[in-house]
Amino acid sequence: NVDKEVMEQMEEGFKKLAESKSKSLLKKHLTKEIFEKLKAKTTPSFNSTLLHCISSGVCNHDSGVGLYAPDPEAYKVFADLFDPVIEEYHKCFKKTDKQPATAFGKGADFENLDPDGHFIVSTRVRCGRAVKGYPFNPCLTEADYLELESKICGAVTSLTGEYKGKYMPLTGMDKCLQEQLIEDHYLFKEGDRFLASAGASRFWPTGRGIFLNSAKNFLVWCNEEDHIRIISMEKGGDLGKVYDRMVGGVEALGKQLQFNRDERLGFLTFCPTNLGTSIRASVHIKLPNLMCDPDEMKKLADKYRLQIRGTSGEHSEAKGGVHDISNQRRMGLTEYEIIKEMHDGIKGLIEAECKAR
Ligand code: ADP
Ligand code: CIR
Repeated sequence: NVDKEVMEQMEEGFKKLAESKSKSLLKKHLTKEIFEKLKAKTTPSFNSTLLHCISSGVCNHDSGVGLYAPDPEAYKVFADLFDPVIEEYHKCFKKTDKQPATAFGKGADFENLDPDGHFIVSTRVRCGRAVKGYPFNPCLTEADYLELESKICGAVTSLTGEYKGKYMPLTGMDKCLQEQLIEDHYLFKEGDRFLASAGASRFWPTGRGIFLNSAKNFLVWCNEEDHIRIISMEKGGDLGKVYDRMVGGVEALGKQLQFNRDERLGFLTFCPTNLGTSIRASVHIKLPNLMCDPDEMKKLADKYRLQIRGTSGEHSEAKGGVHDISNQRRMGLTEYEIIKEMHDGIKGLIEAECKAR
């Protein structure tokens, strides 16, 4: 049952969003009809409401998407809203479509995207995982955060070989070290308003932390947006090598933790943009000629199904002409095919940059 106060907040938020100029996928797909159909529903295990799902987009009209799943069941209970958003974000993943089985393939198939080092500063590949048996951020208790952290910390600190490293909890972390790790692109930022209003910052910094291997090219984020983010990154454009390192880490962790994967949606994540493979493969890249015309650049990126972000990640500015360009969709293709889509797109952009000289 949805209580009166929540219902009033929901009605108010919906009205304001509907009247706004927001370009979010939430605004586009939360029609009056869908709102009325879903507003009294709750998820069976956690009692999550439609308000949990839409609060980020309702508070932040500048959201690109604006929708989050408070718990795994929300994708089914509120499917009338999630499905069209998923379909549009992931470029036509229809409600009758099914995420293919995991297939990582071999990174060695991909050549270095920038062997002479003219364009690419660094390459990063990440994926997200949810641990079976737990909801997402808005429904986690303080005890859940600590329990999850202890499980994840146990798994990462038992990694061996090139993955061997150290777990650093955010609680008690030296401020200078935290800022340096953020600036160096290792650690997630603090105070993201999109996440905060989605209910993802409760009990912060409890249960949050980062694992870093000794070579500083393999990382695991604990309890930020997702329970787990597994990341491989290094300078230069050797996508295959970076990808293979991430895959090795995911497989090693999968032997110790049970990941939550849905038959249709693939790996379950808090944000619907990360479902499916949950992979975002990005380069920090300089394309000065193409970037002279941002509208043309955006069109070209769309053609290759690539997304452009700023240098410090989503919702940030591009510093020194360096942009973060990655695959936009994460669903409907295997892991290998997602990497190939990004690889081919970046290759296309570099060719276009050379022609524009
Ligand atoms: P994600 O959704 O992958 O977590 P964000 O956009 O929040 O991504 O970025 C997380 C961090 O990763 C930021 O500090 C960002 O600058 C960094 N990052 C992303 N791609 C690269 C890259 N290719 N090289 C170096 N750092 C990167
Ligand atoms: C937004 O809607 O802008 C944030 N909630 C982030 C959405 C995820 N970003 C993306 O495009 N992959």
